[in-house]
Order: sequence, then C-alpha cells, then structure tokens
Amino acid sequence: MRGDSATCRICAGRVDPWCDFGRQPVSQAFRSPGETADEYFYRLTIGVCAVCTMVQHVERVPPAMMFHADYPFRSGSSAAMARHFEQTAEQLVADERLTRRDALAVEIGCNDGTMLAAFRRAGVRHLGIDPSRAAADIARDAGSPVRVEFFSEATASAVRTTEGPADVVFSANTISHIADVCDVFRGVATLLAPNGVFVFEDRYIGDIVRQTSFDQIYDEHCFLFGVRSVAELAARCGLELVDAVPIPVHGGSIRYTVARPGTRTASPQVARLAEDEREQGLHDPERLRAFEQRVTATRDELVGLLTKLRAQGARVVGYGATAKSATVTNFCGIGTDLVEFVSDSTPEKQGLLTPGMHLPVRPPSAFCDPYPDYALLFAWNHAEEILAKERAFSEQGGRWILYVPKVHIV
Ligand code: DWN
Ligand code: SAH
Ligand code: ZN
Repeated sequence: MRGDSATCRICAGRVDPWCDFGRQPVSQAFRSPGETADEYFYRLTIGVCAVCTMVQHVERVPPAMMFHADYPFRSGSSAAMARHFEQTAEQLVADERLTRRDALAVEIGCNDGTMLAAFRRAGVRHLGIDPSRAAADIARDAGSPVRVEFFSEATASAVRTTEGPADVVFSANTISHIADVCDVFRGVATLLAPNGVFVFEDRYIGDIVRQTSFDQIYDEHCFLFGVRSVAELAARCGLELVDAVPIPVHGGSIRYTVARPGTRTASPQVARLAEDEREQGLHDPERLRAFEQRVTATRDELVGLLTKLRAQGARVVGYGATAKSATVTNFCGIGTDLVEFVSDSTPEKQGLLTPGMHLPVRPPSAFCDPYPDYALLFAWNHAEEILAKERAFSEQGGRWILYVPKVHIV
C-alpha cells in the first residue's frame, strides 16, 4: 500500500508515493523504563515530486517533537566526524578568507559546537543557531555564541541586524531536517553578504538508493536531497547551486555550495551529477520500485539471521543507538527477543529504552562485560572508527553484523 499522492513542499507539484515504512516512532524519543505514557507514532511514507524531483516525507512530524531541550544526539560522539568538521572549517577559513577583520561565519544546526570550535580556534567571528538547548549549552560553555532557536527567515533578519551580513553560512545534516526549507533558503538570502556562500552537507539520495541504506529514512530527514532537486530549490528561492561535491561521511553525502546568482562560476560537476541522477532513474518512481524490493529482502534476511543465531543460543547486542536504528528495528520488528541491548557512548541515551521496540541502551562498559557473540552495527557509517576501537572484540572471536549494502558478517 503506497497511499495517496501529496503536494511538494518546494514547488507545489505532485508527490508520487514511493516507499512506505508503516507506523514509526520519533527516532530519538528514547524513553525511561518506567514511562507508561503512550508513544507518538506517525506513518513514514516518502515520495518523489514529479516536477522538481525532490524526495520528501508525506507526513510531517512537528519539529518541536524532534528538536527540543533534551535532543540526545551529540556531534562530538564520533572522533572521525570531529576531524571532518575541523578540516571543513579550515578549508572554509582559507577559501573564503574568514580571518579578515569582521568576517562572520554562521552555523545552522550547530548542536554541541564541534564545528564552531574550529572557527573559534581560527579566531573567526562566528554564531551558531540550534533549538536543542542541552547540546547548544555545550557549545556555549566552550566559548561559542549560540542562539537557541529554529533558524527561519525571521531569525536571519534579526541576526543580520545585530551582527551584520554573513560571509559563510554553514550547515551539516540539518537543512534536510527542516520541512519549511524554502523559508530557510529565503533566510539565507537575507543573511548572506553580497559575495557570501551557503555551504551545506546532507545525505545523498544517490548513495541511499545505490546502497539500499533505507535506515537513512526516518522522521528527521524530511527531505532526501539530490543535486537536481537542490538546484531547483535554490533557484526557486533566488539563489544558485554553484558546486556539489560528493563526500564519504555518514555513508555518502554531498557538500553543496549555494550563492547569489552570477557571483560565482558554477562548477560543471553540478550539471554532470544531475545528469547522472537522471540516467540512474532517481527521479522516476517506476525505476525506484527495485529499491523497495531490496529493502524487503534486507529485512527478511536480517530477521532470518538474527532468529537463527538466537535459536543457536548466540548472544547478539546492538552497537550505536542511532536515529537510523529506529527505522531498522521498528520496520523489521527487532525487539529484545533478538537483540539483548544496544551499546552507546552517549551518556544522554544510556539507561533509556529505544523508541518503539524498547531495547535497553547501555554504556560501552556493558558491551565487553562479557562480549556478546555478535554485534549488530547500527552505526555502520562509523564502521572504520568503531571496528578499530573495538579490535579486542574481534580478536576474541566476536563478529560484526552489517546490513548495508546487504546483510553480511565480518
Ligand atoms: O543526521 C543526523 C546525524 C548527524 O546524527 C541526525 N538526523 C541524527 C543523528 O543520526 P544518527 O543517530 O544516525 O547518527 P550517528 O552519528 O550514526 O550516531 C552514532 C551513534 O553511535 C551515537 O549515538 C554515538 C554512538 N557511538 C558509539 O556508541 N560508539 C558512536 C561511535 C563513533 C562510537 O565509537
Ligand atoms: N550539524 C551537526 C548536528 C546534526 S543533528 C552534525 O552534523 O553533527 C541536527 C541538528 O539540527 C540538531 O542539533 C537540531 O537541533 C538542529 N535543528 C533542527 N532544526 C533546526 C532549525 N530549524 N534551525 C537550526 N537548527 C535546527
Ligand atoms: Zn517539487
């Protein structure tokens, strides 16, 4: 059942339903063990706009239910991501000459300030904007200014009045999270200096389809961006997509650069990637059907494997209580009968239960005491970092279960 068509949030075109994951909880609404209140569920269906090609959610979860004072994700939870942000900031400082007096860098969705810290160390005037107070407090305590609010056109006007125009507006893994994304783009147009740039990174629809990484589809990701759809979005808001660079983070992302029309030379890469998308059928619901079949095959194989291992008496533990794992566990029906608990390094998640399937979240000290036979790697996007950190687990015979691009054991 794919449901009815909807209306595109970007261009008001027809959104053709594509994939349906059924009833899903808010992906990072971890619960206390004693909590008895009903959980909030919504229907997770995505579709493709027949006009501007934007892949988007059909039903919208209210932003304040996802991003609030106790939002538990922390950017600093991955050392590799912290390095990535440091290098990205250094590159922006050099390319946009941010060390000149009065230059301003603004970050939308700064979270715990992992990226802002690099601007601070480089002596660049900077400002973060993020509605998640506990995360923002970490950035503030470290010495970076943050406005605790949702970025919007109104916020942009206020910031421009108090701070002046921004030379760089940066954002990672946030723009795709904002349903009213046209308001965000208009806000960026208000805030940017005449020659400024808006640089943002987000998961790439091409990688999601190619790798069948269906767990990237959850409440917070209300858009799955592609080069063609982002170019259309920018143009409709009076801006221009001038560059699109594939980057490996989070299982495959693109760094987009948007500027005022005519102020920067557009890279030929933009047209090239958009053409690749057309050839791959990424805008064509009929050709996308094969993805749905691969998702079902992964689910059946993963549940089959976990069921077999449990029947053999093996212990299986989850690794990384990710937002992504909400889709995997709820769509596949993975409860404590199949996975004992989930190990996670984030103190804010430990001692709580995962949304929907209620798997207990335990600290890494529980993972090795004693090691399980198998670890189901929900944080597969950090595999390199985690497998290196957990070498002792593999050395004493432990095996990792991954499900992207297919179910496999390493
Ligand atoms: O886009 C988003 C990204 C940036 O972060 C947000 N919508 C929400 C969130 O998504 P996620 O939860 O899927 O992100 P991660 O980075 O895959 O989460 C990794 C989880 O694993 C964290 O809870 C921390 C944990 N972890 C761990 O326990 N040991 C991570 C590492 C690297 C480790 O060694
Ligand atoms: N940029 C960080 C955090 C990504 S998680 C990283 O890549 O690691 C998404 C963040 O976006 C959360 O901290 C959330 O509070 C924030 N966010 C969500 N909607 C927002 C909005 N409208 N304006 C600013 N930040 C927002
Ligand atoms: Zn559209």
